[in-house]
Amino acid sequence: MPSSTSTLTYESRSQTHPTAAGRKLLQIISQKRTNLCLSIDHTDPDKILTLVQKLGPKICLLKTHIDIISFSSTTTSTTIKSFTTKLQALAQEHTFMIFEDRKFADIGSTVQHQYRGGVYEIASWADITNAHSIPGPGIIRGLKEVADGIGEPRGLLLLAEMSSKGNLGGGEYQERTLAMARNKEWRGFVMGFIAMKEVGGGSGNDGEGGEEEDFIVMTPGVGLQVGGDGLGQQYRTPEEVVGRDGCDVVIVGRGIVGADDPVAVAEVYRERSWEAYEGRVKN
Ligand code: 5FU
Repeated sequence: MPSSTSTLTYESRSQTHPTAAGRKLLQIISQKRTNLCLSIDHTDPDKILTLVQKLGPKICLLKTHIDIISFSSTTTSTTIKSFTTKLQALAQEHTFMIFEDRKFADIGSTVQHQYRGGVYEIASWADITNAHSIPGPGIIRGLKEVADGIGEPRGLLLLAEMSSKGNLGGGEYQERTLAMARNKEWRGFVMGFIAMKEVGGGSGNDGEGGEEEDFIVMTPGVGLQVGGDGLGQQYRTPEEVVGRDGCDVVIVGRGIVGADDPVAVAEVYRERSWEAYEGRVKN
């Protein structure tokens, strides 16, 4: 039986992870003692910057949906570029990385334009992004070519399964996504998955490289209680996703952003997710 990555510490994985973005993220998680990713699903750029300034110390990763932000309703000087530059400065100040939850899903040639260009220029400011595996390996090859030209570590997560009720991921879809991720051509780029539980990993699953594989699993659909949002989202608790299901990074949006005291609530998520991790690696 292969050993499981979920029994290893973030610190030890930060030494050996095959992607530079993964090593950096695991180092941040280990040093800041936080496996919490804030999903800042707000539409007002100024509110986002104010909240991120407050919540930066609690998180290892900030997840954005750049295309839901209403830039037109702000002053003309608040352009997209100046906004993303401010986010990068906050990431530097508070030591977290930025993940644009873009969910690319087209052929390689098209996603290259979407990742590099357009109004958002995602590759220039987002350390991490994600993609659906449905188009086949060309989507990864296309994104990797753009990432290779940036000169900073860039990581990709593949969507193996979603948190929403009735999604078509998991099962055989997840197995085929994992097989795609294992191609050594993008060993330094595909850092992990969006999934609901641990995927791959451990000794014995060493692909063609001879080293142990290690995929970082980030999981959305996390609340302080089990439940849903009436639109298909399904919530599990930090203890369930980290302790029981072996996920590495806990993604929380409305649970924190919609709270009366986001900083206090973020600390509850951070503490519970970290304790679940400590319990997991002890066992
Ligand atoms: F890939 C996925 C997924 O499977 N489920 C998600 O909920 C991404 N998400 C994102 O995580 C979603 O787009 C939101 O940005 C966030 C969850 O927000 P919540 O407010 O914690 O439900």
